[in-house]
Amino acid sequence: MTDISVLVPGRIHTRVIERLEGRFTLVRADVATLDAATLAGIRGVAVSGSFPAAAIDALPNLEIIASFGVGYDGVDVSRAAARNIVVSNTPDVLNDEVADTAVALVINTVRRLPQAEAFLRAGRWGRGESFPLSPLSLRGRRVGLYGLGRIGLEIAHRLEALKLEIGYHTRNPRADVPYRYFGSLREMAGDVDILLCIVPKTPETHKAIDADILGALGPQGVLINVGRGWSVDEAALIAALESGTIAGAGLDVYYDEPRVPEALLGFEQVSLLPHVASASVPTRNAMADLVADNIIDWFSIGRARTPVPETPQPISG
Ligand code: A2R
Repeated sequence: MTDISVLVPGRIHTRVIERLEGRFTLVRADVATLDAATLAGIRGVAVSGSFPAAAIDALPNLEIIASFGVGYDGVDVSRAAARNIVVSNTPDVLNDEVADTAVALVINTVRRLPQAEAFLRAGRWGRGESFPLSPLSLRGRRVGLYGLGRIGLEIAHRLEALKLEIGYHTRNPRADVPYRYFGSLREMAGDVDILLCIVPKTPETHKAIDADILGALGPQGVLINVGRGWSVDEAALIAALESGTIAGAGLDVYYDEPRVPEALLGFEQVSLLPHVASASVPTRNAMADLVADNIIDWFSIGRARTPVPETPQPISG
């Protein structure tokens, strides 16, 4: 397959490169820098992040875009689908890691454990001070998951073990779970104490968690976001934290990463992570392998391993 050119624009996990190098001719450059003959030779793309319509349009013989990560909102999937180009993502292999992080973020936020550790490291415990009791507890709390897909279900299983009552809001109720279904996000926010967001970035989920939803969550309420920053109106969140409209928030994702609004850094009732939910060496290696395996399978057996639903396969030809 060394006669097949695969484009790798921008940065990607080194294991993707290691797995593809030697099997394919790798072109490590941005589309805009390549001549017409090179562009015409490219049949696959391995990308982490953005691959817009203009880049797809520049590649007349493209067959597959293998995207790193479960969310593939950076890839223009409708343009790819219109050209019969398969897009793949890396689902499932990160479910447990993201769910573990989500639970850690819930506990960190409610019990203020990062602040307690900072207190110890600053020598304050050693000097005889006591870390203040956390105003909130997980005991007796109700959680509402906004999204109950592959990752959401793993989060729910873990939260069940923490003895939390679980509800969820999705567009379609699931027949295979014992959790309470809410037909609207607003209704669920009004019923639970912890609202946990794990939906994809789509037009419908844009700033879905706004002032109205935060108001419904209420003064004992906590927002946790491990999906996409896109789903939260950050200005409304900051206002809700300032006014005590909600009690706290735990965030791994932000609207305009890596920019984190300055105001969020100042809240003691907020726990912040730098988008690390899947960021362990084993899990990122598994995600990198799946990117490579999608491309290898496509060009060896004619099927991608994990195509996204918008670009089912096999495609024509
Ligand atoms: O709505 P449904 O029945 O298709 O359920 C999906 C739900 N979901 C929504 N719920 C309410 N309103 C919406 N507009 C909406 N759009 C989608 O989100 C389903 O329960 C869940 C997505 O599940 P999966 O596709 O299995 O995604 P996974 O692997 O759990 O990852 C979730 C997201 C990724 O897209 C990344 O953005 C992030 O987590 O890392």
